[in-house]
Amino acid sequence: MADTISSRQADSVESTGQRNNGSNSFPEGAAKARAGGVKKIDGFDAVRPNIVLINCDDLGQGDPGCYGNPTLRTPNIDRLAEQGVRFTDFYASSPLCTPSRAAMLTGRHSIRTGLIFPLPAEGMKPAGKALMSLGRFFSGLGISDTIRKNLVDGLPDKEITMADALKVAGYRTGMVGKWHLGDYSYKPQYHPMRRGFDELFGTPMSNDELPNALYRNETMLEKDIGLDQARLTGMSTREAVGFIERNAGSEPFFLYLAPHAPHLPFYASENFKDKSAGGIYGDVVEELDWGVGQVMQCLEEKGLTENTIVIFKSDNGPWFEGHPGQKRRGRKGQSYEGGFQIPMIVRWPAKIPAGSVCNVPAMNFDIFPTLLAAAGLELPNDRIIDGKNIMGLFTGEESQVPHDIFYFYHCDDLEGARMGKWKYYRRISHYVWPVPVDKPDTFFGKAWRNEFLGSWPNLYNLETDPGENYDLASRYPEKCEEIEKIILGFEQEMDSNRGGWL
Ligand SMILES: [Ca+2]
Repeated sequence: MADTISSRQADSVESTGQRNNGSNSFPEGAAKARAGGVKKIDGFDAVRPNIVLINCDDLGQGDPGCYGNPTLRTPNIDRLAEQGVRFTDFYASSPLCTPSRAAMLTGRHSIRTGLIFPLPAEGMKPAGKALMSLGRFFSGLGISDTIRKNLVDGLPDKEITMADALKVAGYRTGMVGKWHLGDYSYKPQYHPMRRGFDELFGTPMSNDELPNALYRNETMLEKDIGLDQARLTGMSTREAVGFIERNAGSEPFFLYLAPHAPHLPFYASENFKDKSAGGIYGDVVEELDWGVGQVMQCLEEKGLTENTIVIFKSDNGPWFEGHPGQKRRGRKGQSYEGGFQIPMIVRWPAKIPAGSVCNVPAMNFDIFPTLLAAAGLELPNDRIIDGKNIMGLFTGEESQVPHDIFYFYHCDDLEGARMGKWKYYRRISHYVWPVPVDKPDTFFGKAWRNEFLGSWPNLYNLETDPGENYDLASRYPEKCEEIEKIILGFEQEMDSNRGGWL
């Protein structure tokens, strides 16, 4: 097929862009999903629900009011929780943007996709590239642990995304916002419309990775959004509402809304600037909340609220600002609870009782099999899907923990695991300097022999110590050994078939 996605050499278009005519230029996604075993479940006779998946960037679990935040006003997010189910113990599958998103969209550990670290902008300036190289150099010395190299430069074509799969059930699919699974302004093979989406409005990169182009479908509207970012939430909200309005009446549809907010740098529009009690970060979150309200209002006006699954979540814990949740230790980039725990609210009045709270832990790659089941689809059968169908947790009909053990990856380094109430770390990256000089496999770790900086492993009891403040490893060595053995077994499985191909 000819490459029709405009490259950076062809960007002279009017700012209104081009309206999609209703057909995806790249329809291979559904065929790929079918070849992978995705098909309609025999005898499925329910009306397929619309799906709106809102995946914020770096929003802390403790930021929305419904999670106990005393400072910020988030009435629209809180209303979602009042009308649906709020998870108190929901994990991202990575504390970093790119791998978390890769896992969520494919239902698989991100390491299977080869994406382990936030992708840099392809057009990054030489100074940025030099810094990246320097970071990797220091990482190699064990001085820094901030930068790892991805194994691929975008989500591989062989992966089946949620959007690819939902096409098999006749869904109309659209994406708005931040992709971060390949800089398609330089490498069009990673464009979301080649990963199952019929429509796109958004940017390939995070708002701090420039140049970051703005696209409508295959047309580049701007070479670089730059720091003119106070418009982003308003723009994405309008586009999300537009998608719902265009597709109301010809359901089902799947909208993946991935706001750039509240990732650094922070920009709020005039209506929200200096209005919150939480500084500029609070302004940004309150504007994000407004956007959620606009989307919900549109669904209501179109009479679509009853049979639409609305998921509101974040991709990882908060970074320099934001609230990691009650008593949680750590932030974005870390395997501590504060890095992985995210807000997760699901509203689906047709199935989910209003105002419910689920305390059962689950992980964001569970969303893939859950949504496929809701859409009456069988899972791919040619690959390992790590996620489990957690619809029973959504509806409250089940309370079983979907995984015997949860693994916590720092990039490609399996740092620890949670089993029941136990959180175990063989080692941990601190992500920001000063960094893991105490990692036993690094130059400094060996030199310092762990004498000054504590020792590994660490073991925390999340029931009695949810803040991971008191290491119990020396008191329960047998528990450490038990979990370490399971981790080693899992690592061996991963080494023998990382891609999980069957
Ligand atoms: Ca993020």
